[in-house]
Amino acid sequence: MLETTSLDALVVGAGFSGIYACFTLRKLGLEFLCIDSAGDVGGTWYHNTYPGAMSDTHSHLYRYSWDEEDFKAYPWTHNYLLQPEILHYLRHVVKRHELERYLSFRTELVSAVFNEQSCTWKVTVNTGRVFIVRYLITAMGLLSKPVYPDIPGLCDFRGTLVHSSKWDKDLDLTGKRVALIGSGSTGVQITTSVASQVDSLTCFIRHPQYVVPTGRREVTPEEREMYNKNFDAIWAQVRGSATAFGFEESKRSCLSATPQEREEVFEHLWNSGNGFYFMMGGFGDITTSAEANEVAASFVRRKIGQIVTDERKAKVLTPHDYYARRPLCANAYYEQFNRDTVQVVDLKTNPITSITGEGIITEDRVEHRFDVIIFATGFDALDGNYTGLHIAGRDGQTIKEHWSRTITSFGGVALNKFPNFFMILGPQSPFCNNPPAIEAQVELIRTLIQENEKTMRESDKQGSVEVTAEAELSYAADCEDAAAGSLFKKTSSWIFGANVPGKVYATRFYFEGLYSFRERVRKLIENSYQDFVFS
Ligand code: NA7
Repeated sequence: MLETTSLDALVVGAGFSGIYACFTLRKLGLEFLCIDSAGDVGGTWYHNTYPGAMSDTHSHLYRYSWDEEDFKAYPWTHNYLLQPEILHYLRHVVKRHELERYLSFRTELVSAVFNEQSCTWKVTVNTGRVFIVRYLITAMGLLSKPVYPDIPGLCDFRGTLVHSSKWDKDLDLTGKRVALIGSGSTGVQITTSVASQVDSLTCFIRHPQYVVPTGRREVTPEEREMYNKNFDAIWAQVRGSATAFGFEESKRSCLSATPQEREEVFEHLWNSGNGFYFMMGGFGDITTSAEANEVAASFVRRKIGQIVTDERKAKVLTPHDYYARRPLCANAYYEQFNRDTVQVVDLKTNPITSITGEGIITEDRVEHRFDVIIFATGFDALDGNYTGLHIAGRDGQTIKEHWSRTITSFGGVALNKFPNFFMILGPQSPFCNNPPAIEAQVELIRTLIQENEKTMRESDKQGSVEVTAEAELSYAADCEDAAAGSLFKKTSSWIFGANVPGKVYATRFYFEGLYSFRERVRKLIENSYQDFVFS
């Protein structure tokens, strides 16, 4: 006999999103549980323990804004947080707010089916337990399902094979011959962290990216005092901006600036550090005008040429496509390639043909021998977290079916035919610093639940809240429109699903920014939730 538990709500995932959802549901007085397949809280920051893992948002903004007292008291030493510090912070929040008793670890959602008669979700988990809940909230992160490349001979390798997001904490790379496949955010962080420690590091690069410095440094006591003093103004600025990275996005046109002005601006941005700041802090047309984009791109190319002394390596590391993927930054990335022990292989001209017991063979028939192969090959992002699960809404329609032709959602939060079901950081969430986006989405979910509870009390009947098909399609069309004018759309990346063979090519983010997203939510509430049906 399966153990069945009835609750008001179930939260799936105990990372940044799930923790805030728990805090919010408790405030609403609901009975709920939060499950996570992991052994502890942290989500992304629980799983991604690879060397060098860090957030590229400044420390004072990579946290919650809803606990002012904690913001002012909780210590941080540098202007960026490393993975262990973020994990420590999340554990601290859970403890401080006594949320432990709502958490159930090593518990994985297997299926969720909506019952139209009772307006409840029947959720089955891997431990055999069944939950009957009125609200199902998924907080499964943007990037949880790893992508492994399909290379012949993968299983033959006799050394250690590891994906960055499934890092083995006992793996010591000291003195090892290491292969690194992938040069996205993860690949560049691993490079800067391990290059000085290994016997050799060989980076297999298919698409080199534009990587600017982070500008990581200690936070002075004066700065810290300034953050505390200006708490309200700092968060108001973040919520009023597009990227929520703590700077004012520039509206200045790069094309209207003189060559000398452009140079000065980019030099300042480079020296300040931060990928989003470099892309959007100096000029407003880098991601929309091909000509402006080329000015920024050629600046970074020149930097690569100046830093990397070996011309062959510099050539492999130099990107030539648009500077229009998620902007990257890392600590002294290009400098690592001046070490004799750090090599590059250009996969565009010399692809990998197979993996053997000893290492990697490339098309030129060279066998590169390794002790460890690291896959920093990314994720089946956003919808990828959902399509492998059996989540069925009204009429038995599954999420996989819902997204079989294209990707749509309302606010990255709600789907038509999926009543009382809410995602946090689902597809078409705002493209910005995640904690403030999570807060905006959880606050939207809170008001929808409150409104639904009110409607139920008034009618004295079980009820549900569901976004209309029109509202979902209209929001998704806005996402497409916003992306259409952007060079991001013309550049292949996981943001559009291009990194997974067979995945639907569609816009998976809301590029209008956090401010615009919050305005939509405000108007929705002001207009009595006209995009939702309470029935
Ligand atoms: P990304 O950004 O998706 O990067 C994955 C990297 O792996 C990228 O360089 C890919 O090259 C490369 N890749 C993927 N498959 C292969 C194969 N088969 N052969 C060679 N190279 C391959 O993932 P990250 O983990 O770095 O970052 C994800 C996000 O996490 C990041 O944007 C931040 O938001 C945090 P490609 O470019 O496809 O040629």
